[in-house]
Amino acid sequence: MKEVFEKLGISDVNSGAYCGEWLDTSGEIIEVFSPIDDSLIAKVKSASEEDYEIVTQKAQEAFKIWRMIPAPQRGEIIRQIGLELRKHKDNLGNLVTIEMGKILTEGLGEVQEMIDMADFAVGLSRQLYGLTMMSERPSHRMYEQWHPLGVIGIISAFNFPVAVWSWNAFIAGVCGDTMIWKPSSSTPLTAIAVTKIVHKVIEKNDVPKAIFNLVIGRGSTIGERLINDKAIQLISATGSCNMGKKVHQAAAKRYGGVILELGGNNGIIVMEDANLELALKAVLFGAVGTAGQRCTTTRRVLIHEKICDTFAEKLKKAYSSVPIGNPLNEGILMGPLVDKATVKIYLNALDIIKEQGGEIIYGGKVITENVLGECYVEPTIILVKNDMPIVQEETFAPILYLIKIRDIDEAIKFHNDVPQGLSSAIFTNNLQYSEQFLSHAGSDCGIANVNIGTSGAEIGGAFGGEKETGGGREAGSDAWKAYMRRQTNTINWGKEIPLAQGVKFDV
Ligand code: UN1
Repeated sequence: MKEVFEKLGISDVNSGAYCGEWLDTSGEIIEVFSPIDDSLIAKVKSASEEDYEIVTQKAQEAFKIWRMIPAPQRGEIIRQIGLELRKHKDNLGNLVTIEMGKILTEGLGEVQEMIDMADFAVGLSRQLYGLTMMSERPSHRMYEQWHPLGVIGIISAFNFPVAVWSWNAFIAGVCGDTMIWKPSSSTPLTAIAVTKIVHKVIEKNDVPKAIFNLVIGRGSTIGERLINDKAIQLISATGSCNMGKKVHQAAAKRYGGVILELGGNNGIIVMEDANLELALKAVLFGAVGTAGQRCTTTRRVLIHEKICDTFAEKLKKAYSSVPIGNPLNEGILMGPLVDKATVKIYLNALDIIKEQGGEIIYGGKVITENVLGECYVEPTIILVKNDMPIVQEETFAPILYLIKIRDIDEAIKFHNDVPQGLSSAIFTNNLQYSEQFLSHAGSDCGIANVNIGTSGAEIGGAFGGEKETGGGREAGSDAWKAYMRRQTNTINWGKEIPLAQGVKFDV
């Protein structure tokens, strides 16, 4: 661990604010613990309100220069960041695992996701296209162009402490925005390490220093300041539905933009004809991977009543062979939850489930033997009825609900019968089932898959969901448009000035 920290420039006590340089911050001290063994691994001196003001001012100044640098040159900076990330992939992946607890292959995968995002953004930097429209007036040209937006705020969650930042930062970067990142206060070290990597690139180039800025602090202090700040044109926030609602309300009060990527309650429908081996693998990774702490985690399996018992048996067997333990060790597939508070949330949810009549068929306990700390729990499978209120909620832990369905209509009805709308999937070889699931009357989620699970999306698609998931889209496709402002331009190169819609106004 020492070597990883040294290579990434993490000290015992770290500054929690960066704006081209690290500030001598004066906010409260945040202690960072590893969920692997509950040990204190470092401290961060968080950003005070004054530190925040300095960062914002620098970001605003930098924006004035950055926006005028041609987009492909901005892309070149992101290209260099992508190269630096490749060099640090191993150490950064390890740090993600140490700080957050996901298994090492997922920690490394997360850094790979950043690298992929960098490559995507570099290409995008030459493709920020606007349309040309046919004007109804003679000798007129009409088109639209995209301008940089300003300073944007990026609020990221503990579960993807670095990749989700890159979805936003690399796109916003090529779009000409400068930004302020507020990471989760559970995972500030990975944010500091990433910012140090970025700093190396910025230092080597003739660009403003305060493009990729950082403020670390509690949501209730720095977070509040950020979401209420008129200087911030757009807030992109990842986290719980409750947090998102606060961000949305604060931004609305000041006419600020938002991209919200909030909770999921993701379901997989398994029809009677499905390839059960495929479905099993997808459910296992979706429900147990990242210890159930992805926003795309599979939380509900809507299973055809004819195959429910067979599938439940297979699933129990698969769950019992999942190696749980130190996520840094090879072969381990499930590490700890992020902290002790989350263990309480897990236990509390199980009490409620039992009260409501759910039947735990696997797991349900905190693991105390052969583990290094107190954050390890058993992945849990529960038979529930769709009308139990707990089914409506996202519990950020490895708890999976099995719900019986009679046919495709009931499957889709139950599937859509939750407030969240992020990711969804169906397992079937029946064309009619899969097309119905993908139709206007099918899944109401932002992501809908066939014979692929709910989690582990590629960066090329736009990522996000509907309903209480917040409606935002990040990462690939044309998600970049949210990070720019659109301008419609009409140019008259003729000798008359005709009005549109045939209106006459001559004196
Ligand atoms: C999240 O949990 O906030 O699709 C993001 C996935 C990952 C991203 C998850 N690529 O599971």
